[in-house]
Amino acid sequence: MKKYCMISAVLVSLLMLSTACEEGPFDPDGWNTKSHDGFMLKWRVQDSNLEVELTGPSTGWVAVGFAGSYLMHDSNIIIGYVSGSSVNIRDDFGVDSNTHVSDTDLQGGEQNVSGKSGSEASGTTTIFFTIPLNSGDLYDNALSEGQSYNIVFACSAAGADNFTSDYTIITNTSITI
Ligand SMILES: [Ca+2]
Ligand SMILES: [Ca+2]
Repeated sequence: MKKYCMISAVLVSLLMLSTACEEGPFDPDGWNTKSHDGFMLKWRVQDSNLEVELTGPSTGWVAVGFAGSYLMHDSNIIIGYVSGSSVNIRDDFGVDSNTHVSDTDLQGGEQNVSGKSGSEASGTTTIFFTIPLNSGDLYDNALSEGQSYNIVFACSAAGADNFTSDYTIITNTSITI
């Protein structure tokens, strides 16, 4: 009798396990996804780096900021635009809720984005990039795997292929790295 109980307990466990697998958003490549207000963010940790894909609803610039407070404030902002075949992506910082400045223009700051690429489609821009989880730069905000962080998404009007035009959409959400 005891043996049968154990066998059925194992079977029930296996059944629960397979159900959990079907329900989970399992991605064998480790990508996580967040959709929010017309933006789509994908990210995954690779060694000591974070690989990111951002799609925003504009053919001008699109931006994502990590671990700030309200809107852009204190956020490590990565901003990019695609103009013809050229992809331009910059490592910025939110000096207040509405203003982002290149890290290079801030004392001791430096550019820490690698693996830059991007594309434009009908009404949207997608940028790909890699940032260190901890660059050591004061203007990048160290990230830890498993922790939750405030995120800002922003984009310009269509066709604003520069880093300086005002945003037309700005919105906060959160993700777990
Ligand atoms: Ca930086
Ligand atoms: Ca930065």
